[in-house]
Amino acid sequence: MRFPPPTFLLGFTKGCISCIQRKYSLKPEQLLKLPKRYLGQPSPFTHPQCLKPGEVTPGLTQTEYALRRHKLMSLVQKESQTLGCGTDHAVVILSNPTLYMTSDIPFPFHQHNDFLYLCGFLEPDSILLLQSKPGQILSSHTAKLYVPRRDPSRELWDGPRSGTDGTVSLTGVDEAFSTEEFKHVLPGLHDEGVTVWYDYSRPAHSALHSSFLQSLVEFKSRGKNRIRPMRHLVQQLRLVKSQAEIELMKQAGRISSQAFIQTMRCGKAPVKEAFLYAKFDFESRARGADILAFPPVVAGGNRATTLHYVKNNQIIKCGEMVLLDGGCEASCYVSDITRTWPVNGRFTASQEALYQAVLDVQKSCLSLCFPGTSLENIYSHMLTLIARKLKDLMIVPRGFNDSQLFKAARKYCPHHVGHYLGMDVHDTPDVSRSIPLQPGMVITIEPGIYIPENDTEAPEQFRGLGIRIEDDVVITEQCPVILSADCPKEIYEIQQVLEKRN
Ligand SMILES: [Mn+2]
Repeated sequence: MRFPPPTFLLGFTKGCISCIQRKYSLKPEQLLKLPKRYLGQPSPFTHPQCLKPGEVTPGLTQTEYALRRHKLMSLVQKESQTLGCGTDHAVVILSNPTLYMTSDIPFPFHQHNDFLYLCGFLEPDSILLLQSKPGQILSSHTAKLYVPRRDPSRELWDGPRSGTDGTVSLTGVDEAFSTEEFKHVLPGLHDEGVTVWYDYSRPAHSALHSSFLQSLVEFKSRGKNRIRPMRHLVQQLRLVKSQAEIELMKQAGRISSQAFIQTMRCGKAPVKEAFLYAKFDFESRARGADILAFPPVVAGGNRATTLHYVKNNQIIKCGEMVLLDGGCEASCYVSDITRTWPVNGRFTASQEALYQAVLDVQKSCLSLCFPGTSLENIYSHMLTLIARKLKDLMIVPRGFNDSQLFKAARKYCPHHVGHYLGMDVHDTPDVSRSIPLQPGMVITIEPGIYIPENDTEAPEQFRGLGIRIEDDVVITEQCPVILSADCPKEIYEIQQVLEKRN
């Protein structure tokens, strides 16, 4: 049976023969009936408050996931033509395993994001297999999931599993089997004519790798048609967000921004860093976040000059500033925001001068966030501006030449201007920062100036100050969209928020 492409996909079908001629895998009007029971993850039946019919994870439909797989197979075809490795392809992607904190106490499970991106399945110990259909048009393929089998004795402890029937109806893949059954496809994958795409250098699941894939990797390495890595292809797709993804990122940005406001309001000096950490975590999760996206930096005073300070175990004194770099994960997408504010609500003259300098640099960098430029270009711009500010504030001698200024800018801001953002905080890390930005990419812009208290070269009034301001930005054809716009950063806004505190 043939399904016409849904009208909302027409944008994608333009110029792509395989999209127009697709015969299966995109079945929006053919939703299978969900089992009327709990699955291994929320379903539209058990969690109608989070998921609409047809959605696999909140905001993302079976069609969107199928389209991602389809695009991946198109990239596989394209790369295989360059490499000259035939038309028969199998893509293997492993889920994460459950990690244990101690003995048999598990950490909250987090899915591997490449696996999650391609199927939305949230159980551990699973495998996604995409196989091209030989002799068919370009990227025709089947999608199969190998998932933990239903097991009452394990489900008593860990909760319900989706099972094969629940997996197919929830995710919309073509077929599902139990994980053990993956062994039956292995002989076919050994075939010299089949190109296997699998990230063997850093397997996500070492037990699944050694039971099923290690021998395949070794076998293939002896033949002509070696196993091909595919992480870079998935990252290429993840780099540019769809409208549905951008909506989810807006939500993560909104939640984190509100959590920042509440955290700024709650602390009267002296206040424990741990207290602000707990408040930020609470306000994020109370507003719908699933988890914090990374251990936040909550650094009072001089500790803000330690870039990855995550101990968060000191007391912030009256008159000090606090730097909070935090963000939540909501419905699989994250935010990453930094704000620095005087914990008592009043900037001293030197705090204000340095803060305003960083803010000016940050806003100038934001004004460059248009298609065509690159993170690398914005970074150079940031260094030039920081150098100028260091000179203006007389943090470096007036007589410094350009190369001395450049060195000083690197010393006082040792990190990059930003990174890509998405399902991971440092999203698509293998993608170069030199490539031109294009609509749908999401980046952070986060200049900072850090002057350690023991830096005797800097004027005394600035020593012990570390300031960073970080926003999340969607690149569009028009104006960049600031996902963290609700989070105050102007001096008067911060003062207003802190005046209204409990
Ligand atoms: Mn960041």
